[in-house]
Amino acid sequence: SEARLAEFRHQRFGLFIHWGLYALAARHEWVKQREHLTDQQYDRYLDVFDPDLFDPAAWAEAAAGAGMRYVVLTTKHHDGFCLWDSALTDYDVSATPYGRDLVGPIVEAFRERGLGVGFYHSLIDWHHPDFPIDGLHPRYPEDRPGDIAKYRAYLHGQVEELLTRYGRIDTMWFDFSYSQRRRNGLLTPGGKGAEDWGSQELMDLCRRLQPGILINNRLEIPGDFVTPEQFQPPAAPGQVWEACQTLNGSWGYDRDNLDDKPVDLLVRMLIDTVSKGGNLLLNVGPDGRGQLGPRALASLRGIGEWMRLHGRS
Ligand code: FUL
Repeated sequence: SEARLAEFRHQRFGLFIHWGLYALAARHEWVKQREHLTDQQYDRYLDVFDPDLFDPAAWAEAAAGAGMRYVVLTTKHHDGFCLWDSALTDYDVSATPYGRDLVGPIVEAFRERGLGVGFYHSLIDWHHPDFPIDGLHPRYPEDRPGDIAKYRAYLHGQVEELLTRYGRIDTMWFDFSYSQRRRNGLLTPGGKGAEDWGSQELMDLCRRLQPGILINNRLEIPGDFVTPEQFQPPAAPGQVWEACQTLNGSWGYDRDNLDDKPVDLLVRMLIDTVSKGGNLLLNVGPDGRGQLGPRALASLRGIGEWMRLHGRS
């Protein structure tokens, strides 16, 4: 809706959170695909996922302190693991030693700080038996053909759960788009499109359940805003856009990656974004115990200091 769009553009700066089983591998959220891990090899993380230091209020405080006004949380990433207790799969928090919903407490903690809440939800699913394989998403040790109609029903059913259990959700951030990856010059063999995802029905469903919700542009049909990834786009008057950026090149927790962007670069990226009328969604990857690392916290604090001196609401 127009009102929600205006709100989004006023919000300007948000926190992206990539969190899931891959935090335990601690070396990038694509680890399963990159290292050709079998379900059996990857699912040992399921058996030990028990974030004993999980404190979403601390995440929300760090975000608010940096001047952020909304959060976008990975409810499910490409590995297929769900951060909530879904009735449609056992491949979720209920199968872990932690054993309980993570989405609700995160949503509540950010709302309590006055931040808006959006969900990132992966269209890709490396775990679901009906997700059809393609060149970018083979399975190890063996491929299965899959059944896209069954997977589509699962995808829509899970989105319905997410948009009916947690109150008002401001944004659905679907991921990813084969054509966007191709446009960005990334090697992307095969691919799925709007018919596979049932994109129009999915969008209609989101809008029916959450009037006013914004939906990004990764469903292969036009969305409410575009999503340049890891680059600052040129000014595009009239276009609603949100650049998503990492702190260090990885979205998921990447323990040995010390490639953090310095605070002055992050601040310049924020200024660049705002001066061109866009939004910046800056990512953190909490670790397997549920903490934001010291480097991520220092980056957010550094931005917060600049905001305190130069920010205006
Ligand atoms: C991409 C994904 O493949 C990355 O893992 C990450 O989630 C990024 C925001 O979108 O398309």
